[in-house]
Amino acid sequence: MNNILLAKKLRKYFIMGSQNCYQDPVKTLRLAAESGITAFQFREKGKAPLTGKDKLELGKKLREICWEYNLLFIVNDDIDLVEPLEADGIHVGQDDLSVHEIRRLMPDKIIGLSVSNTEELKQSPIQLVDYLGVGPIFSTTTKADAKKPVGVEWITAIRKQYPTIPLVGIGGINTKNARTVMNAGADGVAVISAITSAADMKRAVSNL
Ligand code: TZP
Ligand code: MG
Repeated sequence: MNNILLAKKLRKYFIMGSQNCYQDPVKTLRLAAESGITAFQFREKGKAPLTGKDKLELGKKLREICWEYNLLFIVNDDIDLVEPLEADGIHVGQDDLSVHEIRRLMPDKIIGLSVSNTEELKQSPIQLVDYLGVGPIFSTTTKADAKKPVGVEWITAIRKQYPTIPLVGIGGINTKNARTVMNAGADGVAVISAITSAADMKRAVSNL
């Protein structure tokens, strides 16, 4: 997928695992899909994440919804699930399996990488990844070990250095501040709680 198309597909990027949901994750994703998200990342993390067969089974159900609604389907971290779930790609952080290794194993999959500061940007093989997750932009309570908020200026700085790579902002993004993230140069916003906690999900996704 070329950069322009990928950037478009990442415009409203919903991230979620069973731990983030107040109702059945399958129902949550279906409603988010109906509401207009463009991409989905399956992320089982934090308190009591599903593992093994349970994780695989949930992943398959979520994948079906992504296929039905033509959403990009990305798996967080777990390289062993990418092929079984026929995911479009994988998203990793700085301390996960190396991008070099993933690219060697999966030459054609989409690889997303989180970058939280200048050091991380410097040490990352940007030429091997398809998009960057940039943040946390604002403070967030969703991820217990989130790094220091970097502000929207960080997006502008990366955009200047890498004019064409697809960029999504993440961390504390909601309907009120999404516009500032886009105006800073992001191609999309990646959110958990702005969607899972929304009283009116249709309205929330539409306003992101
Ligand atoms: N990575 C950096 S911040 C974050 C992740 C997964 C959590 C984002 O959750 P929210 O609820 O959108 O702030
Ligand atoms: Mg990770």
